[in-house]
Amino acid sequence: MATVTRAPGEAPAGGWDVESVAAELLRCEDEQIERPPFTDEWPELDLDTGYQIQDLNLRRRLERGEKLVGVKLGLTSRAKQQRMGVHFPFVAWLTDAMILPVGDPVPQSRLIHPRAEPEIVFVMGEKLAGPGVSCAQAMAAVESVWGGIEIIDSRYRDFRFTAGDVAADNASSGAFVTGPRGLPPSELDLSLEAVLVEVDGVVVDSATGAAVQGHPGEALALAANDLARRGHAIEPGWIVLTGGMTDAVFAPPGASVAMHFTHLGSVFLNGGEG
Ligand code: OOG
Ligand code: MG
Repeated sequence: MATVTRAPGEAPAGGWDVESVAAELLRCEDEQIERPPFTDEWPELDLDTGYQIQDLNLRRRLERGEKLVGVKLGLTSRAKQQRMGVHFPFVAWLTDAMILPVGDPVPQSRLIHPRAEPEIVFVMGEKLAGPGVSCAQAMAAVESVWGGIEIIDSRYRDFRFTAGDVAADNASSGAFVTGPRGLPPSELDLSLEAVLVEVDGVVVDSATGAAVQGHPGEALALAANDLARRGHAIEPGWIVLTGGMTDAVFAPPGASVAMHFTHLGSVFLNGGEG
C-alpha cells in the first residue's frame, strides 16, 4: 500500500485538527517559518479550539524541559486591538525559554519578525483563582510591579490572524525582558504610570497604564477569571505580562529600542545582529 506523505505545512488529508495545528505551530516556531493563518483553511478554528491547541503545546513545551513561569495577556489595549483586528483580550503561557536576560540583544536567530511592546509586569505573591476576581483582589495578590518589554513573534505572515489563530499560537509569544526595579503595588498609581516608546533615539509612542483595560489590575483579574474556565489558577511567583500598552514597534537587527516608565525605570533592547 502506498503511504501518503504530505509536504511540511500542508493540511493532513482529513483537514486540520487540534493535533496537527499544534505540531505545525511548534515546527514553524522551531524552524523560523511564517505561514498563513489556519482559519483560511479551517474557519471553525475558534477561540476555544485555539486554547486547546495552546494547552497542548504547553504540554509539549514542558515535555521538552521548559518550565512554566507565568502567563501573558494579549490585546488588552485599544491600540493593540485596533492594529491586530481582534477586539477582545486573551491569555497565553510563559515558559523560562522566553526569558531574555537584561542586556541581551533580540534573539534574532530564533525569531521570525520580532516586534517590541511596552508592558506592565506583575510578580505574584499569592495564588489568585477565579472566577469572580476583581481588580482590587487581583492587586492584593501582587508582590511587585515591573516595567518590561515583550518581544512578540507571530508565526503568521504579516501578523495576520483571527482570535482562534492567535490563541493557538500562544499569543505570538517570543521573549520578554523586565526592567531595573520592582515596586510594591501600593507605591504606584498604575493607571497613571506612563511609558515613552523610543526607537533609534526618537520617541514614537506613549501611553499610561490606563490603556490596559483601564488599569493593569483589571487585566490580571481577567487572566485569573479566564484561566479558571480552563481549570487553572495564577500561582505565587508567577510572572504576568499584562499586555502591550501601545502598538508594537519593529525590532530588526541594528535597532535600538528603549521603553521609559515614569517610576519603573527604563528598559533597553538592542536589535542585535541579523
Ligand atoms: C498578539 C499578541 C498580543 C499583547 O500584548 O497584546 C500581545 C499579537 O499582537 O501578535 O502580546
Ligand atoms: Mg504582549
